[in-house]
Amino acid sequence: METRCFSMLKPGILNRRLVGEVISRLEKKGLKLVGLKMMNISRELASKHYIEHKGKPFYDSLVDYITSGPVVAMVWQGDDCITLVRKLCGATSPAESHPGTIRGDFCSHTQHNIIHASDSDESAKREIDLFFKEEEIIDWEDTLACWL
Ligand code: FUP
Repeated sequence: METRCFSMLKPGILNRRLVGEVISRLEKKGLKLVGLKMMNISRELASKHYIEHKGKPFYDSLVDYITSGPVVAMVWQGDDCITLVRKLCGATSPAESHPGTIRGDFCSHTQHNIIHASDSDESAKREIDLFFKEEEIIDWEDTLACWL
């Protein structure tokens, strides 16, 4: 079944010129990009996005980091989209993310693990609503979907 996943390239990824590389990995998997924008996140938006982590020891530095520079916010769509995006991202901690995954290849500290991806349908819906207006999502016709 087709689902949507909110994903976000975190601060530093523009500086490291990795935006194209990471988007390319998700595209090559066969996922469909239906929303894309570069933005600066306010502390208010960051606190809504990371509400489940409020009160944890790393919360303040997480909000400091995610608001420290531009991010690239995305909505991906496809069969089992959330599972596939999270597989491509790899584990939260770089010590556990395997080489070949985005985090496994491009990051060395959990705090700067370069990409966010929703972990359930519910969080995807909540996060997409937080970051995108309905008209900013374009569910274009994929005439080559039969080959995926
Ligand atoms: P994930 O779903 O893999 O993005 O991981 P979490 O939702 O558990 O964590 C969200 C973010 O908090 C991570 F991307 C990095 C940060 N974090 C830490 O800095 N330290 C931790 O121990 C756990 C998470």
